[in-house]
Amino acid sequence: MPNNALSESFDNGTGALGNAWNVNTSVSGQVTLSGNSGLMEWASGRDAGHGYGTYTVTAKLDGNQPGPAIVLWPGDNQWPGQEIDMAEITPDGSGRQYGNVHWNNNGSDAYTPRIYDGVYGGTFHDYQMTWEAGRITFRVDGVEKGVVTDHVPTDYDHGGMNNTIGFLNNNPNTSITVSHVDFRPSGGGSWTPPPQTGGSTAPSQPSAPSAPAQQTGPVDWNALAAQATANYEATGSWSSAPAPAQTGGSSAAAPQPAAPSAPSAPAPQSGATDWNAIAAQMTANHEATGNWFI
Ligand SMILES: [Ca+2]
Repeated sequence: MPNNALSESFDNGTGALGNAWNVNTSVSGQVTLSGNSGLMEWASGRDAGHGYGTYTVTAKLDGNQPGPAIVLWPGDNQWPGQEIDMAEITPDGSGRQYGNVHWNNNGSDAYTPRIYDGVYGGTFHDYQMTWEAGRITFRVDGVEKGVVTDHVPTDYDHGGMNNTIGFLNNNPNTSITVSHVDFRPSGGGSWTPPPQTGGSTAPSQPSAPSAPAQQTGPVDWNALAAQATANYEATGSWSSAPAPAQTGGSSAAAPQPAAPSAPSAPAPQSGATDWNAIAAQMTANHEATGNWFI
């Protein structure tokens, strides 16, 4: 599909984000993910989702533990891969948030985090990520919070792969509420911040029609579970994440957030994957190493 603009206000359930699991849509104009839950566009292939451009998500993360995440998932649904996280919570208990760029390093997950100094949960923020050739810029409430120039993926229109927009929560002590999602492809004009809604209904952006949700893709959550399981069977360990890459000038003070997203997606109809066991393993991993990964 082309690199379509998207504006989703969640006035009608999960809207353009078709792959939903355990999402609370009881309040018009927003969605809330708590416990184990996921919501994303269908990752049906390398051209799924979106490419170069500016992504803006108005969301409130609650809690001070890893759990909630704004995740741009690889369009081909293969992980490790070119996952770009627009907001997550650090594992050090500080409640700080960060953005993260993942890539496949010879079959292992690798990533470059950027801490969002001064950004905390409990209130709505405008999280923004601009993806362009060789450069990813993270902003929160219009303020630049970090730039990544190493291992920046190439989008589908330029010979690479797109990413799908998604949200996850995998912790009973955290949640994420999203009130607006906006994507403007590169060259589509300047971006204007959406009004701060605090969760109330925001007026729709005057943009191109939303891309229709695709129903033809693989079952994403099951694929994630299968990958985690395969990794475990191959290595005898749930922990395949290497030490965080320190390339690109990561702050020495940065914590070492692990690959937080892959294991968190529950399988709505999987009979083979025991998500509770995976969650327990993640918790054990965290207690043993201080890192959340699988
Ligand atoms: Ca809304």
